[in-house]
Amino acid sequence: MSERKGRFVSHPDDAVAVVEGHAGADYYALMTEATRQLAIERGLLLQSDIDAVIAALEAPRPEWGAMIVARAWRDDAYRARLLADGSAAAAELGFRIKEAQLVVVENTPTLHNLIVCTLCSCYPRSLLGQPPWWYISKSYRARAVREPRKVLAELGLVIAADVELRVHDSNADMRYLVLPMPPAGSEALDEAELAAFVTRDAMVGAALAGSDAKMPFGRPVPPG
Ligand SMILES: [Co+2]
Repeated sequence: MSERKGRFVSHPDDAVAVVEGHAGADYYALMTEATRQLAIERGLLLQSDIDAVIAALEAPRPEWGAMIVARAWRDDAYRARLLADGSAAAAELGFRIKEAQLVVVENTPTLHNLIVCTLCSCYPRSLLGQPPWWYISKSYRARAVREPRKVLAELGLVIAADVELRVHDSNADMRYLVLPMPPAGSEALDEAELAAFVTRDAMVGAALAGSDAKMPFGRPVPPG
């Protein structure tokens, strides 16, 4: 059993809100392993079934989302379809969004979108893979809605006061993808070249295209 304060973007006033509770995690890890061993022992499933599921979970990666964004930057008709129905537009490029409806929100010179899941860690995993560690921290989940400009500034992204900042709270029915603005001077680039600018963090709204969120602290050391 261990409990410690989350270090990521912690704030003096947030002492309670940012506690990262891992109490009981050891118990669930043990139960998971026991259940796995029993299920295999009793012939209910094969280890290869488990391996296949893990492989499917680990296949999606930010580069898939980057292909969608780059297409939208180069093809206005595709961009319109993507904003109208994210899941259908993703399917056009061969990506099946399995967990929920994919909603795509577009950054403009006057609007910046930021994604969070305040309840847990909802994220378009079947497209982008696993979320960044800070995305699932209690600190980010609590503060992204309360003081998004401050959180973004701590991540190295200052949003001008005259730019509207819209925070989207993910849930079981909706997963979000931010369509960032293309980097300046990229007009002559082709889709593959453009995709290289589309980072994971830019598709969450935590960074601009071409950059990653700047972590003020290192990754927290797991309890153990
Ligand atoms: Co969630």
